[in-house]
Amino acid sequence: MALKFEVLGKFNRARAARLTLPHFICQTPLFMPVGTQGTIKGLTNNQLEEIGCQIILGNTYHLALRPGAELIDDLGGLHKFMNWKRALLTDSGGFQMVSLLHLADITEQGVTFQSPVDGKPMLLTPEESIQIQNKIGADIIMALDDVVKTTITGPRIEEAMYRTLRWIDRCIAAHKRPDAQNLFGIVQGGLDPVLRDICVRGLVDRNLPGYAIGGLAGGEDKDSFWRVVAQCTAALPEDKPRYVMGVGYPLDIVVCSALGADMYDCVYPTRTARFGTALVPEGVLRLKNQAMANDERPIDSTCTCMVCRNYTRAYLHCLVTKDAMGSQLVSYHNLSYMMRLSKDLHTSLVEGQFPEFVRGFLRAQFPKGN
Ligand code: PRF
Ligand code: ZN
Repeated sequence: MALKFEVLGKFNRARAARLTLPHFICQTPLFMPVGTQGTIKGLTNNQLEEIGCQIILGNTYHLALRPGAELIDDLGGLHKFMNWKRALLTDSGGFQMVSLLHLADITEQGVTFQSPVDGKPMLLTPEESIQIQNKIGADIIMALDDVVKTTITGPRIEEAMYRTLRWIDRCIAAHKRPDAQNLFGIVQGGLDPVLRDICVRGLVDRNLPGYAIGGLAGGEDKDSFWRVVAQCTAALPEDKPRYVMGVGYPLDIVVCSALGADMYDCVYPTRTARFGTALVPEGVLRLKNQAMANDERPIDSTCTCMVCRNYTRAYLHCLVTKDAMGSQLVSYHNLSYMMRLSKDLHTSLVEGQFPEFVRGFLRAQFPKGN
């Protein structure tokens, strides 16, 4: 095991922890920006450090296609290649192929897909995913899982859950660097509590360094989503990190943290920035709205980020969707917002102020019973 997870503060099921990884000591709850091609769109590494980013996510699938795992390995691993000194996590690739390429097909062997480069059929097996992730060298690597949409029903959900359990053993056997990289298993099973339970138990039996809750944030209703998270966190070990994949919105992060989750990733803050939407304590601010055209205030008067210290809503209104700088500045603010939210969750738990923090957060998002 190449990590240490020390709980520093708790409130009911929520916890704040120190997560020591090979390249960085992180504080949880934490949010990981998604850097598909080995970069977070619109921000430099210095800016990411400046806003307090502790760990970023890369995708095995994208990196394996370009520049290729061999090249990254030859050039000393992804940390060195992209000059990122803090922690990295890579996702296994299957989910990206299935969600991006509708041509992907899953068999017992692995995920088959047509190469977007030359159209040739390709196969990503659990062994290959781990081999590639061993070459990339991230602090945390993810098992290849069989992901199905939570909105489908029937035997396919069960098949995917059992296949995910069979594949975890192939991933464990293929993992050649357990002293340097932490392999996380992923709980699947759709919205079915019986299937989720079988999957959690199966993975916990394998004594992995950490666990992810997968298959969510795919269009299911909030109630089902939170129910699955609550069930999984209750059954996962207290002394290992719990990562909810593909989440999410600030509200989801607060709720999932209250339910005992520790880690999150999502493209939302940067994607929504490119459409001119800024994250604020009240929810979102649409910078494209005409009302912003002569608004001299910063995006968020409570935010101390570089963008809020230097630019008005009027200026950003003028830039968004017209100039790349607009997306960059709003992405910078949105990721700063996510980093502040994570830090506030952590601090409130350590200082015994978690209920007050959550109450304040909810009051700002839902004023006067709205
Ligand atoms: N599995 C993997 N990556 C993911 C997910 C998953 O279930 C999700 C949730 N749908 C986001 N990213 N491997
Ligand atoms: Zn700001």
